[in-house]
Amino acid sequence: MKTALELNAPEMVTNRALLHWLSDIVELTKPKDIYWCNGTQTEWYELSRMLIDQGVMTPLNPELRPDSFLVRSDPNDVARVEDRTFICSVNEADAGPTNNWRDPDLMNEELRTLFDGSMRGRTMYVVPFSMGPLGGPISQVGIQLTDSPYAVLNMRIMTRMGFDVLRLIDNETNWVPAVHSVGMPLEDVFGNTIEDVPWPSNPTKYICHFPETREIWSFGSGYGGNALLSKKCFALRIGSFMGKQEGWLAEHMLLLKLTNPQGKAYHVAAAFPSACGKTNLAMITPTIPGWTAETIGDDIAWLRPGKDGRLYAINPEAGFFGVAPGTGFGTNEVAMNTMWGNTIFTNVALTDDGDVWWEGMTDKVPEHLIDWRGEDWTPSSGRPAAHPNSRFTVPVEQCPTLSNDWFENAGVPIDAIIFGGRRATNVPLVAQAFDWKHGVFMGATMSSEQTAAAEGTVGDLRRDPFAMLPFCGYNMADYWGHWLDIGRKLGKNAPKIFQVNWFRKDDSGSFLWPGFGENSRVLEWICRRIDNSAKTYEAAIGLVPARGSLNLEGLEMPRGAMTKLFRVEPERWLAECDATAEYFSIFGDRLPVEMTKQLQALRRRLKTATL
Ligand code: GTP
Ligand code: SPV
Ligand code: MN
Repeated sequence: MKTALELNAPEMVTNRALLHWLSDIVELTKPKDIYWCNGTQTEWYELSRMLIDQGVMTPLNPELRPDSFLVRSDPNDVARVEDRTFICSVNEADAGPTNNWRDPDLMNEELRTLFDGSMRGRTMYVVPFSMGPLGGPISQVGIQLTDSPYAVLNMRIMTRMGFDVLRLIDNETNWVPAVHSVGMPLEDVFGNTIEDVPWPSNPTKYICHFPETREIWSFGSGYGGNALLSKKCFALRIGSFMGKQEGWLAEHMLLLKLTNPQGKAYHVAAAFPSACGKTNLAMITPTIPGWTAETIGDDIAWLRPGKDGRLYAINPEAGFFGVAPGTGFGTNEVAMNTMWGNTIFTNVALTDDGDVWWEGMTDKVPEHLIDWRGEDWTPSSGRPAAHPNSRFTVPVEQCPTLSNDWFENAGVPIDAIIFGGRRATNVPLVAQAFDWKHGVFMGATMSSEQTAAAEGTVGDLRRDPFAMLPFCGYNMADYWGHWLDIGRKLGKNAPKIFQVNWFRKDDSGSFLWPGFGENSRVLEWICRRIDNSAKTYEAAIGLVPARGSLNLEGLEMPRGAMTKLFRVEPERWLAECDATAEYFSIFGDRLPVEMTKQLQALRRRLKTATL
């Protein structure tokens, strides 16, 4: 074992398991040196200067976008790789049919072969980070080892990172170890130099999770959720498993505070699949007068029953890793104002004056750009200038609508939980679940059209229960069971549950609902439902707004659009039920009986509706 001195460890590191682990990984990956990230601004400048000098990052025009950078990834490393994401639980059934399972011992062997010498010639960065406020009751800490300084800069934005986290770790502290290598050493086994490239990666990718030992290993990719291991790997996959063991929830949810004209505040959490509108809803500018919206989180929420019996939530992250395309002054002005500077842009286009651009940012399309691949681009090029999954990384604290509640150690009490997806058909604009169990059924039966956030065919309709399909670290049916348990525990204090769909289309393929700021009308109705003051109509699939109950004042909608937005066609829904039954069958006897009951009840209501 290497000594603390050989590992270059700062004096506050006393956790023996940490030094042991680091020593092991150093011996395995054989980096040229080890650098411990202290999280300071000086360090940020040094690392960014280095990446600029190496030609990895392009500094943007400081007058237009101070301290901001553009990075272009390898065109083969642009999104999460779900088919290379593994849950390595001891028993296959504990990963469940929706996850790729691998035997932990075999995977360990495979990983040790892959990581052997994988950091040769590179610096290993030790990145201590906290998810949630340092030392907070819902917070957790982790340490990522990585050979990607780009990942370090992103982690500095996305988490509370640095030596303050190391000071929290004594021999009693639980912390999550995460190892990341882009899988491109700069030296071969004989010591010959291999030339570096701006975006090192490896065609072979592995994103591995060992829930029982709470370990993460990621190989071959430098992009987003593949490389920023705090995010999907820790905060969702490992987090969800920890939550199951310890009685809390780790969810793919935004957190939003709404205040009505009378000054009453509501907190809502909403789960939408990747690239289905979480960041946009988290930063909504309400169009209805008198309402304000404040941002708490845009991607991940950790929720825990509190002492008073209510459900409390924090955003464990410190940054936004948002989808660039479609984000503009017309759709999400708050996001545009958040990224005024100190922002890393990945795979967007570069303008001639040294700023960034992407599809949907402005109505006026620039005459000339350098596209995300680094090639000249004009409007007649016939291809997008920015990659559909291009992203901005920006500190949460720059968000002009950031709520003070983001700083709240113990989180905020949740009044409503919303599930949503991208559905061109069938799913109405909004519906309330009859009760918690029905809400869990709504979450469990979500489907959504696939987006560019993961490798795969965009537009394919797929099941995405609770927007957690790619992120649940254990058997999905057990996860539904866990949600049912939490509901039982919360009892009458449980938040109300809703389903929304901003993406229903008419026959010509246009969105029926204007979306974005106008979604505040739906949020207002939800808040009035929390107060039991909005009238409902009982549809087979849930409680929908009674005529006149949704505030449409000042909104011009084409004739018949509202009817189409709320149409529930029993035949089509009965067909969905058949598909759901088939889907449920893959979970065998792990499926909670309650889910079968809910499906039967829905079928009964639909059949009554057809009579
Ligand atoms: P991840 O970061 O991948 O988890 O995505 P997200 O859920 O935060 O999605 P985001 O808010 O970034 O939105 C993704 C895309 O959906 C963007 O192109 C948005 O412009 C678009 N979008 C968001 N809200 C709406 C809406 O209300 N209506 C329509 N039509 N599009 C929307
Ligand atoms: C998502 O895909 O849901 C994201 C982006 O938020 S990533 O961090 O790449 O997972
Ligand atoms: Mn996400």
